[in-house]
Amino acid sequence: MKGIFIVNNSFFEKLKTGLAKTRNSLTKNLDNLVFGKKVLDRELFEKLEELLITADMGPQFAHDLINDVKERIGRHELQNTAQIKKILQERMVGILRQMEKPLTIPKGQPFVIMAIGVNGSGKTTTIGKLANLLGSDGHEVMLVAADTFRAAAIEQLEVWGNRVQAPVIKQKINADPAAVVFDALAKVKTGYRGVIIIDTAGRLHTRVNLMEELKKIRRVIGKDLPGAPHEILLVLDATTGQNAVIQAKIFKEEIGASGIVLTKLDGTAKGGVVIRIASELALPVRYIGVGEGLDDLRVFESNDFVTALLE
Ligand SMILES: Nc1nc2c(ncn2[C@@H]2O[C@H](COP(=O)(O)OP(=O)(O)O)[C@@H](O)[C@H]2O)c(=O)[nH]1
Ligand SMILES: [Mg+2]
Repeated sequence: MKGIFIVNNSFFEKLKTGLAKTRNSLTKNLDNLVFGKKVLDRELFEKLEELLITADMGPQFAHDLINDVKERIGRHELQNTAQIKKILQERMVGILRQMEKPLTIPKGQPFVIMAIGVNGSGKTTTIGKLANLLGSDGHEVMLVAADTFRAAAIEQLEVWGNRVQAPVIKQKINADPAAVVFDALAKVKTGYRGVIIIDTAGRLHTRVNLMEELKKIRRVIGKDLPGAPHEILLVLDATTGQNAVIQAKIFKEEIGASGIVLTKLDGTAKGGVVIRIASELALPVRYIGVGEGLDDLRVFESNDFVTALLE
């Protein structure tokens, strides 16, 4: 038992380190606000709203939270400003708990994951880290270089493949990505029963081209292996704040997505964007990225996340 606690603790510490920027900005502002001010008045509400919007939690969340605070004051449940932090925590957990639906991957049968998202959002890196995570969970993993738009993209995936000792299916630059995917699925026909993670392009000559290419890949997978892809992971860069939300909506509408990975939470003070994504997109957050290292991908857990942000 002791060992488990130690592991969990270091796991949590890493999450906290990763979320340090958001936590520092959020708690510092919040503490300034609630301890500097003793009166629950209009000015306090305005500042609180501003703070939540700055953290990219979105106008809806800010509005609902403030209404909640006002109602509690009306019911004489709130005596001092310090209690606001507790309410914030409860509401964050309330929203994020709904997004906590970890990906469950069965063993002994093929499971296809297609990663999508704009260029630079962290797809290839996430795939490498995910392969490591799944590998340590006893899954067999194969990577597929279906971003054939840039030679560097194929090489980058190969580097990760070497690091995590996963085979990489590839063709030459500018090859038809659907053909690369077809090659990977041929392995299923010859008995492969592990996880197949498909890397895709995030930029082509036009957005229409990109969406058409992704739809084609998706179609080819489904035709070849009915029921697949089992997961379409939308990879979003948290540092882009509300832009990530806009991108997510486009990808969700055009391609469909079954889960989100939010990357670069270590590099931003806008980690609150998870709240916004959760309330506006209704998609589970499967994993979060808190660094560029091999084990900097975490299964998203609402309680840990909120604790790491506020304490
Ligand atoms: N700090 C940090 N950097 C990340 C994270 N995920 C990806 N990156 C970096 O973001 C950059 C773009 O990532 P990449 O995987 O190439 O994005 P892609 O174009 O979507 O495949 C690279 O420099 C990655 O190392 C993360 O969680 N934290
Ligand atoms: Mg890439």
